[in-house]
Amino acid sequence: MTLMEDSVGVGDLVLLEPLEEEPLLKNLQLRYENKEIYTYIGNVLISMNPYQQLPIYGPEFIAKYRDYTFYELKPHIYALANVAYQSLRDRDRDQCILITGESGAGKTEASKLVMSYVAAVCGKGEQVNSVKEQLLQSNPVLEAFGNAKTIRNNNSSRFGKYMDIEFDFKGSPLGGVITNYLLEKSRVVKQLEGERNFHIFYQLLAGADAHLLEALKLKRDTSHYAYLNQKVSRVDGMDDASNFKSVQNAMTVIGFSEVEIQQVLEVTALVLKLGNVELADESQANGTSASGIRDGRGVQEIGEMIGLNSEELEKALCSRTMKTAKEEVVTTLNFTQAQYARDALAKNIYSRLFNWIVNRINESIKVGNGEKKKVMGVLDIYGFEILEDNSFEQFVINYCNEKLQQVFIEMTLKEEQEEYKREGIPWTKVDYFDNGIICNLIEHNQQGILAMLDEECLRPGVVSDSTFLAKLNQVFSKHGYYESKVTQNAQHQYDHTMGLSCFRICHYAGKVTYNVNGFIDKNNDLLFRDLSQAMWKAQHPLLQSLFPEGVPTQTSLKRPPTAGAQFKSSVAILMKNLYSKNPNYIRCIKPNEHQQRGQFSSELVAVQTRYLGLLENVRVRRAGYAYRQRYGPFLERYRLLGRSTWPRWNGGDREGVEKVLGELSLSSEELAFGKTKIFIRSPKTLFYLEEKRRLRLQQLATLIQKIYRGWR
Ligand code: AOV
Ligand code: MG
Repeated sequence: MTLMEDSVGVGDLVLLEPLEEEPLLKNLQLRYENKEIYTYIGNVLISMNPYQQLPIYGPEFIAKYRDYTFYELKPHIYALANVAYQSLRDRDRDQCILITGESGAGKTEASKLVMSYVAAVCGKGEQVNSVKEQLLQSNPVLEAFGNAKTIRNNNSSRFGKYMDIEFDFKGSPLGGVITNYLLEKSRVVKQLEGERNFHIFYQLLAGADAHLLEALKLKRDTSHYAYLNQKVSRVDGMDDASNFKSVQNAMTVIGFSEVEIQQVLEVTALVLKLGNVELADESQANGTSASGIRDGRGVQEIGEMIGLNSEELEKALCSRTMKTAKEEVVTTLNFTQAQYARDALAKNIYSRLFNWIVNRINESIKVGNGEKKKVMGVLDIYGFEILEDNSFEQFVINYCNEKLQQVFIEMTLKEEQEEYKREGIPWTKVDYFDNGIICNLIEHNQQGILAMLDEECLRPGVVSDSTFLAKLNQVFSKHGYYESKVTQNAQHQYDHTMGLSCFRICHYAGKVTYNVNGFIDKNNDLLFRDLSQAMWKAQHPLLQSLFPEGVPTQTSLKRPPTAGAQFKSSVAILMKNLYSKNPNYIRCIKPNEHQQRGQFSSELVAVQTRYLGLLENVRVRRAGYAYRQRYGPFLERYRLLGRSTWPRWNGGDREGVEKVLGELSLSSEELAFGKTKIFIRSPKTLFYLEEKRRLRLQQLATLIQKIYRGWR
């Protein structure tokens, strides 16, 4: 079976004629409708979400793909994983798999397919198998705590994940390291209509046996919990109860002790219970505002579970201690502030728990420093998001996607350029949109949105989201990729839909309007000291360890870096890491907005192919030469077309290729002989070769039949 013979449409867009948007879309559609969800652009893999289980995965397919080279079989994610793994193992090049695409496009599924392929082909033995199991089992745990149903995706990643899988010199896995990026913790206390909280809450309630439920003092019904969206408690096709068992099992495989698992679940339950702590407005008639707990039983129960005096918890929730040089002043929080404090505590507990889980997994899978390792990094982040109301979370998510697009632009072009250089072949440049300017708008050290947000957060005096916005409007009034109600100038059409508290960024993937409400707060990410101290005082080892800053003796009041600054620096580290590796791209595309199988919305796909720059990608790939192949495999495929190379050829590969192509009298314009590869300029030439080969194979088959009949 070969790529050309069996694929519907063209399996590699480099072969597309004419190279325009419409035929490109038609080709993707034709393939999608024939359940061919994978298509190449050279070595880049396009993956369309099928929204159904296709019979193209599993051991049989893995076995097939590991034995063939990239272009010999139909395009497949296994082929990409195979190339990456083999080049890591045999050519000692660290690899990274970069998976991009918008929310629901199939990134997380793709990352799991890559991991399972690599796990299946990389080494054997008891020790190795146990490492593989641990690596694979990290997925269900992280998904339970870090994924949630959103409007766009029933299993949406609400955190970014980068996983380095480390191998020894033979290519057997040793272990790995997971890095996580900013969990969308606002979801813990509030979800949009039609969305859910993180899966684990529902899994726990549905899947815990009666004994565990009793021990955690939880009620099975989700309707008891204020933090769980009452309108959607179940997701079609998702079995929370059985997933809970898988998560428990996965944690055990990874190496969590029973006590640790229990403690993790206790902290999870604690978050649910905090949401049920009802606060009361206890403001006095004389105007002093105050708050209190409406019903003491909830706080009592929490106190018992985490080993904390309930009065202490109540005090921490409803008042705030201010330290001055001379004295401590305790002020009561008003109703709104107390609610804010409770929610802030819940969000903090949950996101710290999530970080703790990632660290705990890393402890189990980490590899000793002494060993020399080869590394394959797999990046699966939250996809680009445009919601009706976009906040700090979307801003950060989209910034991360913007950076990845930048990696794609630089690395595909750079790689292409370098290949020509390496092979000694001249080439022409292709125009493309460089989103560096948008990255800069966000991340510039002084004049970037994140820096200005930090400045506003640290500035003494009255700061608010609106002073922040005013500053942005002033600084970026002329910026081509920034818009707001006040900066709208001749370039930007006046837009009545944008609120006064909004700014808009023209991202590479589309315009997104952000509402600044909450930016300062979310960036500050401060927790009242009373709360962290209370958590630290709790006689619960895990909870206590999550709040190290609560130690009362700790005097340093040094401000931790803001959420934005932390994110920016972790993205910078990630970029550096990615640039040091050989990239393999998976560009995921979402075929429709309804999570439906078989539906192909041309408009939706068109938007994605445009911003993913697929046409440019193909153009770059074809600018010089559409097709290139190492001399050896090329000769193997086409030598049956040459008189002197068939049936036997004893010379070198390059000479053989020169002979075959020479005998076919192809124009020299069409060909370039690099140091290790043959380059072919237009796809037509490749079609021609393929057609010739097909006819020749037919001819040979007839010949063989004749001989065979003659024998009988
Ligand atoms: P995402 O990771 O790109 O979104 P997922 O990988 O979670 O998207 O895919 C969404 C859903 O599409 C999955 O839960 C599957 O039901 C289905 N799906 C995706 N790929 C495949 C496949 N190859 N085969 C079968 N079904 C698939 V987000 O994390 O929201 O950015 O934030
Ligand atoms: Mg995902």
